[in-house]
Amino acid sequence: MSNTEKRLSDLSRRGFIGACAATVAALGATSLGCSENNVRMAETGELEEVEPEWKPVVCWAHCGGKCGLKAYVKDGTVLRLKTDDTHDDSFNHPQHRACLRGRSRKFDVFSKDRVRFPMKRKHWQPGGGDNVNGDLRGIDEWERISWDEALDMVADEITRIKETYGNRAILGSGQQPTNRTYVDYEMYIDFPDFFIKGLEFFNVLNLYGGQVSHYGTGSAGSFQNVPELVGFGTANAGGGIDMLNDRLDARNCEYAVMVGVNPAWSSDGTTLWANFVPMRDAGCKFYCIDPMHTDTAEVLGAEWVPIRPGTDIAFLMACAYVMITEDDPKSNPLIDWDVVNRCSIGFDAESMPEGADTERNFKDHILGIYDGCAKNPEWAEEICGVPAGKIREIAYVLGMENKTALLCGWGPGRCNDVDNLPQILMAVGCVLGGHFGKSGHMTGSSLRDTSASGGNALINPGWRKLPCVPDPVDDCIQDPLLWPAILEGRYVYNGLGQFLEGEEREIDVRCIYNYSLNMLSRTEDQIKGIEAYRKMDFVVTHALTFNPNAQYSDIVLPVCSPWELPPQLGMFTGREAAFLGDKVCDPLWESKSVTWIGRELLARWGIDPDLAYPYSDEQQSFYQISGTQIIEDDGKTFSPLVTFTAEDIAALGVEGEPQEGKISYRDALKQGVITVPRSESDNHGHIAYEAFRTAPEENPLASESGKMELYCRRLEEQTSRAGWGVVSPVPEYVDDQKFGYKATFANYEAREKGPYPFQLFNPHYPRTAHAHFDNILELREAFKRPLFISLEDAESLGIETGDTVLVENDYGRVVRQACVTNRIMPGVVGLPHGGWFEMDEQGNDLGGSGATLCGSVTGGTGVSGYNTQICSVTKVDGSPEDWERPVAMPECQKDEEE
Ligand SMILES: Nc1nc2c(c(=O)[nH]1)N[C@H]1C(S)=C(S)[C@@H](COP(=O)(O)OP(=O)(O)OC[C@H]3O[C@@H](n4cnc5c(=O)[nH]c(N)nc54)[C@H](O)[C@@H]3O)O[C@H]1N2
Ligand SMILES: Nc1nc2c(c(=O)[nH]1)N[C@H]1C(S)=C(S)[C@@H](COP(=O)(O)OP(=O)(O)OC[C@H]3O[C@@H](n4cnc5c(=O)[nH]c(N)nc54)[C@H](O)[C@@H]3O)O[C@H]1N2
Ligand code: SF4
Ligand SMILES: [Mo]
Repeated sequence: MSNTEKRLSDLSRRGFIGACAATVAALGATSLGCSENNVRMAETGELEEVEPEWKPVVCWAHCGGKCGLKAYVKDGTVLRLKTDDTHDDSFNHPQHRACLRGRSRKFDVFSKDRVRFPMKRKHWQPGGGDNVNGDLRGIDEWERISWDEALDMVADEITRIKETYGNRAILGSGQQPTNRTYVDYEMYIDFPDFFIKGLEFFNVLNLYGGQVSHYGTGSAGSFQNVPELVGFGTANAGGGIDMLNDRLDARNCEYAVMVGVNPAWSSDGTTLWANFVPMRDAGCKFYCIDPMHTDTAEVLGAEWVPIRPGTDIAFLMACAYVMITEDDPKSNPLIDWDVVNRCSIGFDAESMPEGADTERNFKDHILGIYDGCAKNPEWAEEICGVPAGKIREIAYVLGMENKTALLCGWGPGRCNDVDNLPQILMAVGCVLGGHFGKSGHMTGSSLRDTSASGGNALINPGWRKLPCVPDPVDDCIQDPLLWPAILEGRYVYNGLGQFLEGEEREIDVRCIYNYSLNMLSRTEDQIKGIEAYRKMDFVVTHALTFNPNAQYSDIVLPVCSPWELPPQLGMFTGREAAFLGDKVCDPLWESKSVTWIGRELLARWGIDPDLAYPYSDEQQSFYQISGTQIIEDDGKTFSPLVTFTAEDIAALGVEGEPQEGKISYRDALKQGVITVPRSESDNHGHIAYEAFRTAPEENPLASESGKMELYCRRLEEQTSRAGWGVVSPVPEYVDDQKFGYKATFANYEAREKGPYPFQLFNPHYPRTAHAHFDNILELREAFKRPLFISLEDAESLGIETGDTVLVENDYGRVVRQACVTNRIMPGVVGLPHGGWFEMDEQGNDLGGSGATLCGSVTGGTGVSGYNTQICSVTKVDGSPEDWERPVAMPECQKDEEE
């Protein structure tokens, strides 16, 4: 029986036919979702009394999307969901339609495993030592406790740990602002993105003496720190790096060379539709350079160019080789010499920065003049698997006379030893090809909703006006090395993402406080993570659902979802749309807002709660919405978006001044989706780097020289100082045989495979936004999250689609069902990112979390190498697919259900 059918029979068994059944029949699988809450209300007949209404609600996933979601709400109960229908759909003014995850939101908000009340792990008691029974974390039973008991216990146990071991014994889950972010320190915690909800809780611990923090490049990989150093992109006011032209200009591109760009899976649907399809329709030819033949390639009619994970640097170096050796300014102009001369440094011996070894210039390095290794297409083919002829063809596409977009996702940057990737991308696309600063030409990171689209936001959400309390503890551990550091009690301090000179420090962490982020599934070496959790005196988690962080804790505090909070406006990094989500119902069961929890704890510690939360959730909502600004037609001026009358303000019970905006508060709350419609002739277009290209000296980039650095002194200097591994100042392909392609061989020269013959990577996948949504059985069923394996490899291992396979390496073992396909290149397997791990008694992860197989490995700029793992694959006895298994549930919640 499918989950949909199960749910139906479940519901009718309960005699719950009224409000939901009609919806079920009318809307089908994805629109189901009758909560336990609904059930109760239906049984008491309350649903009959109120007229339902459509309300916009947020989808607060950490996916980069920003989609319209409307809930048909009757007295706090969501009968069904629909998506953006506020205006007709067109490429210039697209509807922002929700994906299946968004349309499954009510399964999340009203899910069975939604944490309903504070809980304590049965065999844990405060006080440390024998009271802890840490080994039982993840397998112990749970008991329901009251909020007062829970808060007293959390406050007292943290006090005990602080007084006994100091604040350096408390690890906080939220990444704190770093002085390396483009976002202003104060603005960071106010970052109006849904997913960072709860992050501001770091203030609470900081007021009580501070916490150990952690820092990593988890998301952007080598694109986190390197672009700024080498002069790739300009800083934008919205808080990021600006590399690409506006999406309307992308339609002028004749070619798009896409290196690991898959908006079909890892952006919301609007992006592939409204940004890329018009490019296709205008005749753009696409190349998708990717280990997988993606759905993106399929939709765009792209040519799939299979490439081994982690080898893009070699591929791009060979493109540079072809351009350098075959360029002739008159008969075969491939290189934009004007750009090389005016906008870059380090191309040849004459343009090297002062004091640098002139033999290490880019051109001679590519040609292999001094190291004897020509980085030609034949050299690259051996490494990356792309035929030399295809490399040559793409190098020509990248030539200066074509209108070309060279786009790169972050997946290729989430590999070990790819610290030079942004630099070689910039070298080939911007400097040699000249694809930047003019219409139809662009080079840069392209992912989430900024895929093929750059420029500042046209709507700027306001701030919640929360303060930002600095952390008195300066300890900060690198994410990839976090769990070993905690287990071994020592680590190397490099500042908060600052590349300071490494300083050996002892550290004795006793407590983990999870208030934001998914510490266990986002950080590598999960098995060590579990060991670290089990070593703690105390682990406390704010949780919406009973996710792995909660499962391995001692106390779980239920937080409410944004559907249960005052209206809020959100926007990710894209430009044209923002969303105002209304409140659907009061906090469900006993869940509370983070503001409430923070205030309660501070009061218990004798600290004025106003220091962290000077305003109520309602007041924060008002500040955020009233502070939101939208661009005028002139493309320059911003004005308030929402009109608030004195009556609105009085009705909200908040403090504030009336203001004139574009839309009344009432209408905004009806509409939800706020957009800036676009047209080719509007004033909102954007050409990245236009000023720099015209006058580089007057408009310097963030690099040391202010230009694009093909030789980057700082890259070498900063990484030598930090000590994770020195990054070459000139692009270099590195494969030191610890992981990556060569490590799959026992003997590379003889091409004899070793014990882990496959390269393994983690594509971001439609089932989840990271680990968010992995508890939804309907999504598990719709998107199986298999292990993708090529036909060729599967045949040699006797594996067929649906067979259960064990994926293993030195760090852990994962169980999945195989999907045998000719859409992944041989020698490479794909394990989609986002699984909730689920350990069986043999230590196999039945949930298939990528973090189970990732090692504590880093290098260079501190990159997390999720996409350069190696593994073996073996067929094993069948196990049920994960949509057929129930999601984890604490006993005491099950009892409550009976
Ligand atoms: N192996 C591997 N690891 C990866 C990646 C990979 O490709 N492979 N990708 C990396 C990337 S790109 C990123 S950005 C990170 C993302 O890592 P995270 O940002 O840590 O991932 P999420 O799962 O989105 O974490 C959010 C958690 O908050 C919970 N949650 C949801 N809503 C609320 C709420 O309203 N309040 C509270 N308190 N909690 C809530 C969710 O259940 C979820 O567990 O992961 C990185 N880790
Ligand atoms: N459904 C869903 N969407 C998401 C997320 C999610 O968890 N789920 N997470 C969001 C977040 S926070 C982020 S940062 C973005 C991530 O966005 P990306 O980093 O762009 O997404 P990925 O899927 O990791 O990688 C994109 C493509 O790169 C390919 N690839 C992987 N490794 C390599 C490589 O070494 N070389 C080459 N050439 N290609 C490679 C993959 O096969 C995939 O097709 O996605 C966002 N969107
Ligand atoms: S999960 Fe992301 S893409 Fe899907 S509806 Fe929600 S915000 Fe949009
Ligand atoms: Mo990310």
